Amino acid sequence: MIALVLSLFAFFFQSGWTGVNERTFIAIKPDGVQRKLVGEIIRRFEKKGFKLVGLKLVKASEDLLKQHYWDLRSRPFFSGLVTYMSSGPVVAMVWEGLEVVKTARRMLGETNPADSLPGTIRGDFCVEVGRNVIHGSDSVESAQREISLWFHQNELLSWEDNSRRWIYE
Ligand code: IDP
Ligand code: MG
Repeated sequence: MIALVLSLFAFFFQSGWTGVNERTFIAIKPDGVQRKLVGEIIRRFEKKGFKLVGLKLVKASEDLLKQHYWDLRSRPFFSGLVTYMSSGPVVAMVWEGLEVVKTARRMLGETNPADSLPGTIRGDFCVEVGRNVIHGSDSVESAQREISLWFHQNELLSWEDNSRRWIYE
């Protein structure tokens, strides 16, 4: 019975976040903030046509970062990654739009900047995998988990985007 209620809840919760309402978690990492890339990165998502629904400057705790990168906990670079990510402010954002998870990953480029094409954020603005300036969720499920980790529900705004009918048919 509890499983049924939970799966129904998951179904309705998720159904609110599909189609043009799909959401992804994007974070400008401490190197991106130090290197003054905040405006440029936000500009790219805005000009693309995605909608900003959450934004804050955060000094992330090691505890939050360990949860965020839990899947990588056994990797040799894990502790260095947590130290790097907690070394300065991070710009945490939630962007919304059709296929935003997949599209944002393409806008970011590959994990290793050396494999990232020019025109992508990592392809244009960084060199090394351990300083790759930006995070983006890798699936709709990860996006949901990461958004609830970094944001309270009341920090996400629903607002009417006046350019919407010029972006969607
Ligand atoms: P992603 O950020 O493209 O999703 P993941 O494999 O999820 O890549 O790795 C998370 C982050 O961990 C990367 O963005 C990068 O900052 C860091 N990372 C991944 N691989 C390495 C590595 O080999 N050395 C150092 N840092 C790494
Ligand atoms: Mg990842």
